Amino acid sequence: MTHGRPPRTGAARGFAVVALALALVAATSARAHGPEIGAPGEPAAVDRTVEIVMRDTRYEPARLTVTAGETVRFEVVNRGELVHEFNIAAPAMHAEHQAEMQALMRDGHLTATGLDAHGEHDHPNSLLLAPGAGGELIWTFPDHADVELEFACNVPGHYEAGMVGAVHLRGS
Ligand SMILES: [Cu+2]
Repeated sequence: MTHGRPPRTGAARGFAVVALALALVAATSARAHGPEIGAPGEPAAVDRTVEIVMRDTRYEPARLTVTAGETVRFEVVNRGELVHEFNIAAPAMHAEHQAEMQALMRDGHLTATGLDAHGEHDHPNSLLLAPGAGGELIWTFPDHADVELEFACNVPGHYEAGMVGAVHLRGS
């Protein structure tokens, strides 16, 4: 009885390896959908300024390349006739935010051209701009490149109309 393993040890070890692999998958997807999309940046830390023009219903430029860890000052202007948003997030977060925006519109706080004083839209990763308005957003991107990010407008119908652009995160 001092040598030879019970027959189930190998299977148990295999199960442990699978469990570890699943834990890693869970950690990776939590990162993609969790807070690791970056964070609001400090003005003193800005590496670069990028101008974004919003039109009905697209962005210029339509995609961005950013170095991991970079702090970017986005100067955003709405040249369209509709209200638009510039929001940096993972795709699943945009989907959630679209539901919030739909509720604002259903309650009458958000219209095609603006947000009223009672409509709450306070998100550090987003600018919501009326026609003709401009704004600034400073964002520090994650220090790794393994997250999928998009900049998008979650005003109802706009994302579906193509108002979304990919953020290509380059390893630093
Ligand atoms: Cu829009």
